Amino acid sequence: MPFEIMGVVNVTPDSFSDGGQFDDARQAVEHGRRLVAEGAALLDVGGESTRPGADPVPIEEELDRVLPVVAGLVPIQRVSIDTMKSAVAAAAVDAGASYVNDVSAFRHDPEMAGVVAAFGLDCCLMHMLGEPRTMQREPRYDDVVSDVKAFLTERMEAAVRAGVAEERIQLDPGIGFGKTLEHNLELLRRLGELVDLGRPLVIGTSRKSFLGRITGRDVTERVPATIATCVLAYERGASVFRVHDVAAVADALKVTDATVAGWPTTSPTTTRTT
Ligand code: PMM
Repeated sequence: MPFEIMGVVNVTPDSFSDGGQFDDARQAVEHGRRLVAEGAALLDVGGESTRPGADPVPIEEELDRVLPVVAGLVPIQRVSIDTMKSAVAAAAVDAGASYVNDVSAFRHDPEMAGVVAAFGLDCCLMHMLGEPRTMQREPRYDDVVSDVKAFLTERMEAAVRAGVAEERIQLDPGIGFGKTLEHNLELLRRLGELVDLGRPLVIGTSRKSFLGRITGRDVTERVPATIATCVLAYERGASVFRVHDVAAVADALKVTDATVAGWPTTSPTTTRTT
C-alpha cells in the first residue's frame, strides 16, 4: 500500500518539539528543503502550537509566521497549512498551499469548509476532544475508537455538505489530542477499525509525550518510539505519516512496505530511490 510522509515544519516559538528552533522563516524553509530531500511528499506548515495547554495565536501573528515559509516552500514541494483559521488557510492558498490540515476538523471556524470547497483543496479532518488549552484534562470516552469513528463520520458528512469533494478528504484520529496514554495506544491497536471510513488515514504520533511516558525519553530522543508507532499504524491501514524525523521514518516504512506489499513497492517515496 503506498504511503506518504508529511514533514512537519513548525514555525512557532513554543512548539513542544522544535522549541522555536525554526521560528525564523529562512531556517524553516531550509528545514523544509531538507525534509523533502529525506522523502517528505508534503510539508505541513504550522504557526500556532497545538501542544496541550497552548494559548491561541492572534491571526496577524500566525500570518506573519507562516506566509513567508509557505511561499518559500511551494516551489519545492506540496504544502499543507496547519491552521484552524479560514483567513490563514485562504492566505496560505494564495501563497500556493494546496492542503488544509485543520486539527478542529472545521469546527473552530465556520468559514473553513467553504474555503476548502471553493478552492478545491485537499484536507485533513482530525479528531480532538475539547481544545488545545484544556484537552488533556481528564478525557473520557464510552469507547475511544467508536467515538472517534463516529466523530470523523459526522465531520466528513458536514464537509461534503459544505461542498468539499469526498475524495479530497483525509482523516486523522488525533493521537494526543484529548487522549490518555491508554486511549492513544488503543487507537493505534485498533486503527484498522477506522479503515472502513473509506478515506486515507493520517497518523501523527511523532515525538509525542505518550512515547516519552513509555520510554522515559526526552522529546528529541523519541525517534525509535515514533518509528514503532508508524510501522504499526502502516500495517493497520494508515497511509499518511505526519513526522518530524522524515529520513528515519521513511526508511522504516520502505522496509515495512516492501515486506507487507512485496518488492518492488508502489510508494512514490520508495520507487524514487534505487
Ligand atoms: N499533531 C500536532 C499538530 N498538528 N495535525 C494532524 N493532522 N495530526 C496530528 O497528530 C497533529 C497535527 C502536534 O504536534 P507538533 O506540535 O509536534 O507539530
